[in-house]
Amino acid sequence: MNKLKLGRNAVMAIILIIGLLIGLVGCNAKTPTNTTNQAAAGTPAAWVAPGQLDTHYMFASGGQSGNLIVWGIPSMRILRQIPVYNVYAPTGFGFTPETKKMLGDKTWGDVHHPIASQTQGAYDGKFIWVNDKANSRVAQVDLNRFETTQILDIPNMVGFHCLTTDPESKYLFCATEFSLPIAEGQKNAYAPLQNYTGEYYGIITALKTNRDKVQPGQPGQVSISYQLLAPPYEYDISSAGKGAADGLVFFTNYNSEMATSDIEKNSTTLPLDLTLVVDYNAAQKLADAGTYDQVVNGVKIIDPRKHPGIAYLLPIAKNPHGVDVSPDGKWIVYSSKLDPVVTIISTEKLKKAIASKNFEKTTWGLPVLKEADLQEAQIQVGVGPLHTQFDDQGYAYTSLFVESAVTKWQLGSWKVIDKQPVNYNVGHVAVPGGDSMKPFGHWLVALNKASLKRFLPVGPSYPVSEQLFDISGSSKMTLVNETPSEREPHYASIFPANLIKPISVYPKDESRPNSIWSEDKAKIVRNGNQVTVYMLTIRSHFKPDTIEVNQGDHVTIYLTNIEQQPGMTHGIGMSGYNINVPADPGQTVQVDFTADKPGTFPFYCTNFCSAMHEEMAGYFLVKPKS
Ligand code: K7E
Ligand code: CUA
Ligand code: CA
Repeated sequence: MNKLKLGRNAVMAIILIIGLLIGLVGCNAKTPTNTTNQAAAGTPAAWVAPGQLDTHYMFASGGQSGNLIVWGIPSMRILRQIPVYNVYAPTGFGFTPETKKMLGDKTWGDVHHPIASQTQGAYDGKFIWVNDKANSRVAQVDLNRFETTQILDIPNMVGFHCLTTDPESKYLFCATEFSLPIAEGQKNAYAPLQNYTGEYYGIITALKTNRDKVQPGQPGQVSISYQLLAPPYEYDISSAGKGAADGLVFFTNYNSEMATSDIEKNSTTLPLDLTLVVDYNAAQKLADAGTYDQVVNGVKIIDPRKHPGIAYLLPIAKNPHGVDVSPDGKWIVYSSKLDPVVTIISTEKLKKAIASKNFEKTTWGLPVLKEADLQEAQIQVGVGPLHTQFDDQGYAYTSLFVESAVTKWQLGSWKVIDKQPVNYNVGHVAVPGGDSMKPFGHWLVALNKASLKRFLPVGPSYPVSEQLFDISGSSKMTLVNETPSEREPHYASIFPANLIKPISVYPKDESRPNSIWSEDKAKIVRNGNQVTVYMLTIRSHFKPDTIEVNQGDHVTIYLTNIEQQPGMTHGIGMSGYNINVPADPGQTVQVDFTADKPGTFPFYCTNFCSAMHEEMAGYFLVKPKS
């Protein structure tokens, strides 16, 4: 969406003209303010009394914070930040050896799309996968522990935007937003831009989740299955098919023009962009049979031009952004950023056209489908449509970035039912289960890129905002709550609360490597210059609480919190060595460092655990070399 924001004025100009011609643009498009006719925020429908629990969890993209943010719905109370791509002191993420290794040398990520794991097309509450647009990574978040358990770097891609999964979550699919040359041993290979059409590629990556091999809390096992070459367009959003569309995955792109400069202008010259449809079963079959065309940076790459039956191009109106598949898979909904429409493609017609090889022509060696044959409807939803979600009553909800509104429309009749303003510049909308075969409906959250005059000012930029609508009625959507959030929000997955079953303590497990569960087992073991400390903690002390080493020793501390009372977290914090690792009840955590600085380093419990919390401290002493 960054491109769209940068070019907002130009885009606005084009769109206002289109909008005025068709009479769609009301005053909302030009000057949304806090004087819109929205209901007062925090209405009784959203009231969750102190001590009462929310009915839903929302896991929202934390944008450039690199976090996944967990909210209670409808209260909009933030329950937890789950760090994914950034150091986060409150949970010790980036301070332990495993999490340091996961983060590598990167200090940020750009989280766009949390994708909920599904079984038989329904959210199963086990995992969330999220992309990092900035550094081409995908991460697995374990919903049993609310923690990141894997970060996987994807070769041959720089900047990937979309992420989607099939109804059994066996696979994840993503595509480069920025096409580029690929070369062995390189991440950012060089080729002159004049050679763009010949030497640059779009890359589609298919990942296997291997989720059946993962026990809760164990590292994720996501692996790369294969990559597909694609025309050097700029791939935006993807959605895997389900139901009638099972086995297909859809990718939009906004730059079939293949502009490499002045993209804001040059990517808008075609009335239709060539989106991609991939038959992933056909591609997977090739990969499984060991058929591929090259291996680059350890990844098998298939060139679909050499293997008919894998990839097709589907022309869609202007610079499409979101593509969303209806719960039954019968309809594929494309949102055209620069046309005030969503285009509905019939899966039945699409499958027929593919089977009968009813193609218009070939572009970049791939067959191009005839859009007019496949189109079921085109709905005038409003200006700047981006994303669509579905509920359990046969309605769809499309966000309108430019118009700052959400349009509700009906599947089948293709009638617009309602439109409500949001504040301001909505990106995604999220409905519980709204991208699955089993939507739960009731709530819709508009994830807005800004908020004008809705909150106390906080400097020259506005807070972004999340606005909650009650969509349980059959016609009107009602704004019931809102909250500022972390810049910048993209997608979110919302679950009925009973689908999420996190542990409340790590069960006592004496067989766990390096854990100790009684004070007589606490010890400091020296092996050459490796000092290993087996430490436990319980209200209100560490054992041992004095550690003395020699300058230059390598120190490993295994700290086990032997508490079994939920919520009773202790943590070890030590300045001078940048150590900050909490241990939840029953958890064993590891701290690893070289004691290269001599001196006296008090350490302390970082969580206010009892009246004797401050007494919960110790000394780490490093004897100088000389
Ligand atoms: Cu923000 Cu899904 Cu990256 Cu649209 S994308 S808003
Ligand atoms: Cu343990 Cu404070
Ligand atoms: Ca275009």
